[in-house]
Amino acid sequence: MPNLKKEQPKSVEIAQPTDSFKNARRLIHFLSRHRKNIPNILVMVHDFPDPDAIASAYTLQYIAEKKFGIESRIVFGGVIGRTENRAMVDILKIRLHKIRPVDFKKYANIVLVDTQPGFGNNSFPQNGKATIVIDQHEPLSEKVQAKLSIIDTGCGATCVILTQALLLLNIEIPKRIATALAYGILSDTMNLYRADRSDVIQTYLDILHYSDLRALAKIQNPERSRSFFSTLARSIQGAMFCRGLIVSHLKNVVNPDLVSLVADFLQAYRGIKWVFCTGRYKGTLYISFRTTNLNVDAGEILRDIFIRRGKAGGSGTMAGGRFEVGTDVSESVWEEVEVSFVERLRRRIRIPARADFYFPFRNR
Ligand SMILES: [Mn+2]
Repeated sequence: MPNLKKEQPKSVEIAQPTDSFKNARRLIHFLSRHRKNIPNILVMVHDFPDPDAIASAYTLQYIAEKKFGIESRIVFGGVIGRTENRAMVDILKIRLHKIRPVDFKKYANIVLVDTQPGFGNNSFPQNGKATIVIDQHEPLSEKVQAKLSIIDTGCGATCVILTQALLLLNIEIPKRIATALAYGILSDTMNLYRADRSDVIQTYLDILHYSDLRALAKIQNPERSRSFFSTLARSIQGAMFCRGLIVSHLKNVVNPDLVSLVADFLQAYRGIKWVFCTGRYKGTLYISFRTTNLNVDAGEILRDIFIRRGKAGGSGTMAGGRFEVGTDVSESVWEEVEVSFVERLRRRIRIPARADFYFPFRNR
């Protein structure tokens, strides 16, 4: 008899965590133990919240209220940029609020999701004290300042932890919550491409079962505004190419998320190795950097070309940063900043100064 076991095709190695629901259990345990002293929570996401952050906050809000009787308010500091994200919030009726100073008085307990105290991408007060931090990003220091900190850098998306908590609780799973979670997982893992743990994929499949597939498709293919198309046209017309590097300066943008969207879009250009996009928004230059080179760390490279290193972050093939230029500066100052970033990047990735940029998408 042939040995069937041997003949089975070797599949991609997928890590199996020892107890994948451990973090979800820690969260549930904490909430049930402290519910008496926690009347309400302020759930804070990043200033330009992405689907993972929104889904995490939305689910935490549901769990806290439904299971533990804890009322909450979801807040953020910036704008909801991407059309998909706005569609998500509209279609699933998620209530997100701009943060107000009074919130810090009204809510003694702050929960950060998909971000951490000290990260540059949120409006958490500098010497504030967080009650809970739930995140997937590498912490700045070993000890995250919070009564409960749940950091899992291998979970693919922060909302995987919240999905697992929801699945554990045996409470009703509303379609709108499940849909938000399915979309949050998909968008943070590049359609599961970056989900390299079996429990992450299983968690996605479990929650997909409860979600509204039509709503999910609608969120993924939203109607887009004129400004979206004109920004896209501008980014393609202005894109400069040189030895595998594509650079596009969008100048003024209606929201900073357009910068990363364009960077993702240009990355599909055949033969590309590096993408560098910038956009100006309220006195700050927003930067998105991508690479197709799996052997380098995009965050490391972007941090190297920043003067103040703390303003840039990322890992793997994607990175982003922001650089304050000022609200009342001339066009030439903006251009100088943009040019100097590209020059430093060229040196860093060793593209010789004599190699010239050209405009690959302009009619010749
Ligand atoms: Mn995330």
